[in-house]
Amino acid sequence: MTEYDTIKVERRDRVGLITLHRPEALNALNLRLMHEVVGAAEEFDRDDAVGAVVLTGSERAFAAGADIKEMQDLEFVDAYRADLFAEWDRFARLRKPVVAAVSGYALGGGCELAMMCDILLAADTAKFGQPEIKLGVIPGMGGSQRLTRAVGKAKAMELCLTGRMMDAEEAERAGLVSRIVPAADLLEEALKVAATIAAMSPIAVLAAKEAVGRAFESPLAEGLRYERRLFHAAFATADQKEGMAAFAEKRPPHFQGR
Ligand code: CO8
Repeated sequence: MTEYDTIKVERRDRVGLITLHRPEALNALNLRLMHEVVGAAEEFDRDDAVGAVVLTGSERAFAAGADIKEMQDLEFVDAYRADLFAEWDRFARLRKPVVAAVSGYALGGGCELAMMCDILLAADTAKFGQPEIKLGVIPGMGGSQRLTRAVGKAKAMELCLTGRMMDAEEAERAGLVSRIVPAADLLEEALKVAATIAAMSPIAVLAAKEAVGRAFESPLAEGLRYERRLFHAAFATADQKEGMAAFAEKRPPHFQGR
């Protein structure tokens, strides 16, 4: 198994678990961590034995943003030439579902990383924000776009322009998180959600993620056509026959990913 410095990686049956682990910096996302998270997540994505992934941090912080100390002396030319943080785009392109389990701070790049995941579960202690403005910069890993789509213009503007944090309740009301869970139960609940997904037809899961994701990229008519094509395609799979036969025969389905 690959050795990591900044994350911990485990398998729990059909669920891959990635834990951000830079306790000395509240899991600030340095380049090494980016590389490790993207690499580990892509490995799970390729592994047929894994059906879904959970990404979490510590109790105190999911991640307090990009690593400010690593970035502070950076010049435009270097950032532009290296296409700084573009590697995270590969995380956003993973095909299997990723559940973010957020406890404590999810700020800046931390909030942006949580928003790249497919389901966002928040502990009651979670705090979300895009405080880049206080550092003289702006969100750079999708925050101005994904936050705006998730919570609407008014709240996204306020958070990005003032750097104010919102707590878990506000984030749930605004539609950023799917559910709030007591902090002590967060990981267990996220693993349960991921295990539920991992027990479904892997093909249908890929298609469902792809179809919902499409809603963020295309106008309604195009998205509806896209969904219809994927829906029709599901009838070419053995899992569709099995899923519907199992319902009719009143037994649990046995999906094979074909
Ligand atoms: N980067 C580096 N180190 C950090 C970060 C960070 N983002 N956040 C915390 N740390 C470090 C602190 O420096 C401190 O280290 P040390 O003990 O050596 O002094 C340690 O973590 C603990 O932090 P605090 O002592 O500050 O803990 P507090 O409980 O007092 O405060 C806060 C917690 C409120 C979370 C505070 O740490 C904070 O404000 N952190 C910074 C939050 C922030 O501004 N995040 C946005 C960063 S910019 C960003 O994410 C841009 C992303 C996209 C850029 C794309 C560019 C192309």
